[in-house]
Amino acid sequence: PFLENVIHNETFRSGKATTTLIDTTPELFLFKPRRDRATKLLAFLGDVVINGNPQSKGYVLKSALPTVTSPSYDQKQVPPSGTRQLLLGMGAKKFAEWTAKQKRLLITDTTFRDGHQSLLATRVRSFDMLAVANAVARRTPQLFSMEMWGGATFDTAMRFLHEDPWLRLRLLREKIPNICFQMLFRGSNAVGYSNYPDNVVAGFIKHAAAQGIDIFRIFDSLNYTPNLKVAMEAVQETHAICEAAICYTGDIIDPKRTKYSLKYYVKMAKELEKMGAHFLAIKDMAGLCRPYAAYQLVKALKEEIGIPIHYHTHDTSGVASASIMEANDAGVDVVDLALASMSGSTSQPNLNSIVAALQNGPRDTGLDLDALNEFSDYWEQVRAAYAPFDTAPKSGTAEVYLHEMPGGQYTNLKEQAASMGLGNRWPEIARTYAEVNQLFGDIVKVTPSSKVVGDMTMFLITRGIKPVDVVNLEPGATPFPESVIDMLMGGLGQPVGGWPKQVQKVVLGDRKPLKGRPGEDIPPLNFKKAKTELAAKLKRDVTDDDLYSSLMYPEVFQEFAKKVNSYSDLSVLPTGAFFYGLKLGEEIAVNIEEGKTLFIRLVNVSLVDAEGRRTILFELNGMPRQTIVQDRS
Ligand code: BTN
Ligand code: 3PY
Ligand code: ZN
Repeated sequence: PFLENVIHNETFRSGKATTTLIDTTPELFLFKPRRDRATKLLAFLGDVVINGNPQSKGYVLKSALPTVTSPSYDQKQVPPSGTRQLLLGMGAKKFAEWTAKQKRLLITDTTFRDGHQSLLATRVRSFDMLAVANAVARRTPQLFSMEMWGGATFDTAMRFLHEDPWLRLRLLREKIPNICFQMLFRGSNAVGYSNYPDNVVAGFIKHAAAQGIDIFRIFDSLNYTPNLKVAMEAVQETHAICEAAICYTGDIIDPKRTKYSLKYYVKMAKELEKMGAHFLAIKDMAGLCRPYAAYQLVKALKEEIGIPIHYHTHDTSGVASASIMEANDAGVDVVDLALASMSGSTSQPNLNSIVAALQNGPRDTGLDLDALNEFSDYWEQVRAAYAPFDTAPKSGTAEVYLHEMPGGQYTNLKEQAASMGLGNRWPEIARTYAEVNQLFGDIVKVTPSSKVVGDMTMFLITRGIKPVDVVNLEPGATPFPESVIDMLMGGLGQPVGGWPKQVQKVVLGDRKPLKGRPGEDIPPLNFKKAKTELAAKLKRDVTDDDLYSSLMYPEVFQEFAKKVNSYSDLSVLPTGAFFYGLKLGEEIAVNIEEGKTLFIRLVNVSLVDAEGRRTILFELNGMPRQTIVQDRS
């Protein structure tokens, strides 16, 4: 590095360097010992071989992982133009008009985001998405969009997969330049769980649009529209589509459930249209919108608003395909579906089968079913590597209408209950979740409000308190979870009808709840200062990617940055190797950049030495390389 610093030095390069150059130019010595990428990757692999990946440790695969074959495509063909070219060519408003004029049912593929968020705890790695990306761009260019970013993926990419969400976005964008990319954005919570300053929310949107997001689906976890304003306005300043969501809960065809009525949703939709939405999303995050409700809702909305309608649901009940078909009959413009092998249960309904159902009819999607089926086969093979996270219910369940849990939360809460030794009390937990919802006044439940209901549920269960008895507790005397206190303080905004006064009093004690929009009171971030501080902490230059990642998840980002320092970009490793290491004699090919492939074979693992370490012998592109690992297993 010293030599490199010297030869890049201007004075040195100009030929005018004297021996004082070293004394007058201390930055020549500002170098860290650099380890090359192969060494770092071997260090990671060695550690997984010996100690396992903490993410999947203890999980024994029932059989060897299948060899994954990526779907074929014509390498000479450039991706045909698709919705992204339309959007870039005509702008958001005209693109919305184009959408509304389409006769065919337009399809969003959620496999890269909500599909795996809801089925596999958001664990699918960039590696597996990138391996099919070239084929997707060429063989299914008729897709309306791909939901591939946002929601929980931002957090989990860094936290569990040690990969950079921004890099995922850019690499996919490179390979799929033709289909609109869509993200899920939690309004004033951005891609996190708390309120961020307005300028952070707006800045995040602009950065994401510049990196390749074309459609922002923006929602608020209490349907509190003031929380959507900042994000919606920020999207207007980009090339992208502003899709605002009504979150669907309750049941519009149940005359006893009057709080979330058809009228309520139509009113909210009109408000969002007025606020500048290009598209309206019906965000049925728990899959509660029953078939005939879907028909009524879409029909009414089509009559009352002028913007296209994009329907999102989950198949937790097992009858969500019927809801899709009803929405289709009522004239919905776009629907969210997941590739067959990544569909069903808490995920979206089956994309392939809906395409087949509509073939040769008036709303034929124009998608190539053979290609979709090959993609599904691909994901079926890939899914095997995610077995430790594959815990969604095997079949549909009408229990969802009772607890109303979002698709992404169901498996999460179930896991949490199991880890607390309460796995066998799941039915009671689900019932309690429903009662806590009533205690809070029957609220919209979606990240982060759903998490608060979950936190309160587990709190009451472990203490043996019944939800109905909460109102009788002494005000301010019970140590409720922080998230519960914050929500009832108004930290997430205001639910329709307000918070139940008595519950609020018990939870808050003497504290005075906030009124209005929580973001109003948060001072704007000084970006320059934040960047300088982060650079000092990381001891390196900081990009906007780094800054936004750190703003969303400060601690998770620090840990992630450390991982990158020690191991480099881990997203290049095949998923089997990432989670389970290599078997003796096994060889993997690792593409670290275009045209640069590392062939890594595990040759030998030594016995433990006196210090508890093992020497791992690899073969790297035919040459022996070893790495030493502390055995913590
Ligand atoms: C939701 O809960 O609305 C949908 C999915 C969000 C899942 C994330 S994963 C970790 C965290 N815990 C939860 O209960 N929800 C979030
Ligand atoms: C998320 O916020 O991650 C969701 O998927 C909400 O449904
Ligand atoms: Zn969803």
